[in-house]
Amino acid sequence: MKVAVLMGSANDRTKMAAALEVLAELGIEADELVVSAHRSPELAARFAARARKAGYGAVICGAGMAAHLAGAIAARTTLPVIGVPLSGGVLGGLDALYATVQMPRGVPVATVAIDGAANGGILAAEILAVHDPSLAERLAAYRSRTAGGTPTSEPYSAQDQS
Ligand code: RP5
Repeated sequence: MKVAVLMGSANDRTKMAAALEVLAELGIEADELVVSAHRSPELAARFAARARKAGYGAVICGAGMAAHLAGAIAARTTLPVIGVPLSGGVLGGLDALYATVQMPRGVPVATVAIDGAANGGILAAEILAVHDPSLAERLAAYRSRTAGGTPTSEPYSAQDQS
């Protein structure tokens, strides 16, 4: 299965590149598409309606400001949609965070941190890995490789925790 990485503007490319990099490192096929919920709503609707048949297992949507791309896509597919709120507007990404994460009941968007495109890619891989043991192994190896700075032993002894 492949992953779609959508972004609301070509100007979002730099911030969304990390998602594509992670997916490439994990050996997951990904397609990139610039599509906007308000500038190209018909394209967004067409993409979402066909996404499952097109072979996608998850859709990552990055957008800034009044970021309704993830919600607009999620409204038209039951594939898991991951939202990446992007900074850039005068509100520093809080606008996009609220718009992305505050989906009303019934149409969820799994939202990562502001500018958290890498986590978006990892989360998409984890979703695909549910039914792909080989990808699950690659993810575990990726996690080990990227765990730099994580303590290798418990910070407290068993006694301290009593
Ligand atoms: C959103 O508006 C885009 O996702 C972008 O982050 C923001 C500004 O778009 P541009 O004016 O830079 O194209 O739709």
